[in-house]
Amino acid sequence: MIRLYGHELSGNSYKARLLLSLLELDYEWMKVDLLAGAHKKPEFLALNPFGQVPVLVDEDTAIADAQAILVYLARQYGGEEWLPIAAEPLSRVVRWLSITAGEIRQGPESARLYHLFKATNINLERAIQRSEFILTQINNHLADREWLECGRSTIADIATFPYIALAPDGEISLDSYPNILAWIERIKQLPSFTGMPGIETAAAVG
Ligand SMILES: N[C@@H](CCC(=O)N[C@@H](CS)C(=O)NCC(=O)O)C(=O)O
Repeated sequence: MIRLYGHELSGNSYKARLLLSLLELDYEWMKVDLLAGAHKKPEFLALNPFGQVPVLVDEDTAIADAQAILVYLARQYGGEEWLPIAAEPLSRVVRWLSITAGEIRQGPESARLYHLFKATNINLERAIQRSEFILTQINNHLADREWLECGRSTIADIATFPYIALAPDGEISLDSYPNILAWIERIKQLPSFTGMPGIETAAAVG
């Protein structure tokens, strides 16, 4: 039995929900009421002392952190499809997991925290500047490829997708990044794709 502890507006929780859905795995959704401070209560801190969602519990194994959960699910249930084994492609995928915790966290994720959740500890000017930097980089990277790495969808796409697609929540427009807009639509067309508030499921094609 898999349980996912998260919140419906959390892009990090959504990363795990999205891969669970793409892998067509059954799981129980355990809502953690962040607004009521449930993530700082002893029961939750026993699962993740950092007091953050998401946390995935698979039988006796508890894993905190969205990127760690993606690695776990991809390797445990997805064979090589979502996470390659060979050293070079693996390192290319891991680079994007790292970018989510760096440039994307400091950029569009922070701008969203500022505008949607009224976070007071965000330097908005810096978040906008970091967003422009990483969006330009990803747009250029996608100029001659459909997916971030390996010529197919991997957890590099799943980890980076949510806070890029949610950039408009942080008043960061994606209009001048056409390759990113096309990539977002491509991800939405993956079989068993699921959305979240701010990321609507694509209309069926054909
Ligand atoms: N590095 C963690 C960050 C998780 C994170 O920032 N979670 C947010 C929700 S998206 C949270 O729980 N915030 C509450 C807090 O930090 O107190 C991950 O990638 O999962």
